[in-house]
Amino acid sequence: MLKLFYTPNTCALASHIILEDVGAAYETVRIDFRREEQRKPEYLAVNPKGRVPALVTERGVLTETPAILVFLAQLFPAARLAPIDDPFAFAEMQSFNSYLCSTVHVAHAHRMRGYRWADDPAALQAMQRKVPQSVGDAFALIEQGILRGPWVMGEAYTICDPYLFTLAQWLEADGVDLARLPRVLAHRERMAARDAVKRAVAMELDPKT
Ligand SMILES: N[C@@H](CCC(=O)N[C@@H](CS)C(=O)NCC(=O)O)C(=O)O
Repeated sequence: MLKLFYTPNTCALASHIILEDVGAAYETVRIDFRREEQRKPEYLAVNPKGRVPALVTERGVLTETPAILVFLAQLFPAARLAPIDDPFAFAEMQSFNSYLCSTVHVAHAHRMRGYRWADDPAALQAMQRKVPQSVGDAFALIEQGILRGPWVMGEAYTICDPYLFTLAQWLEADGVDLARLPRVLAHRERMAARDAVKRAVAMELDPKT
C-alpha cells in the first residue's frame, strides 16, 4: 500500500489531495517538525533529504512533489489528472509544477529557512524582507498569464491545481499583497470547495492521523 510521509501546512498537502482525488488506498505517517522528526535517523532512512513529502511505493520511495504528482496521475489514469497522451500539454503541466517547485517554493523558503543559504543574521533578515516581493511577483506571473481558469491548465482539473492551492496557503504569512491576485484567490476558493481537498485538509488538521 502507498504510504505518504507528511507534515501539516507543508507542500505535502498537494500529494495528499491527489491521493484523495484518485481514490488510492494509502496510509499516512505524520512527521512532527517541532520535534525535528524530519532530521531523525528513522526518517532519514526513508528520505535522506530530511524533507516531506515522501511517498513509499512498492518499487521504492519517491520524493519531490512534481515527481510524486505525476507518478500518481500515471498510476491512476482513470482519474484523468494529467494529459498523459499529449506530449506538449504534458510538458506544459510539468513546466508549471517545476516553476512552483523550483521558484515559488524556494522564494517562500527564504522566510523561514534562510539558513540553508546564509549564516549572517543580516543576510537572513534581508532574505526575509524580500519574500513579500519575490513570492508576490511569482504569483503575479501566475495570476496574469499562466493560470488559465477555471483550473490552471484551463477546463481540465490536473495535478497542477492541488499544487497551486497548497502553495497559495502561504500567501498571507509570506506578506504578499493579496489585492494583486484575485484569480489566484478565486482558484484557492474553488479548490477548497472540492471534497477531496476537504478530506485531505481535515485529515491533516486531525492530530490522530
Ligand atoms: N522540492 C521539494 C521540497 C520539499 C520541502 O522543502 N519540504 C519542506 C516542507 S514544505 C520540508 O520538509 N522542510 C523541512 C526542513 O527544511 O527541515 C518538494 O517539492 O517536495
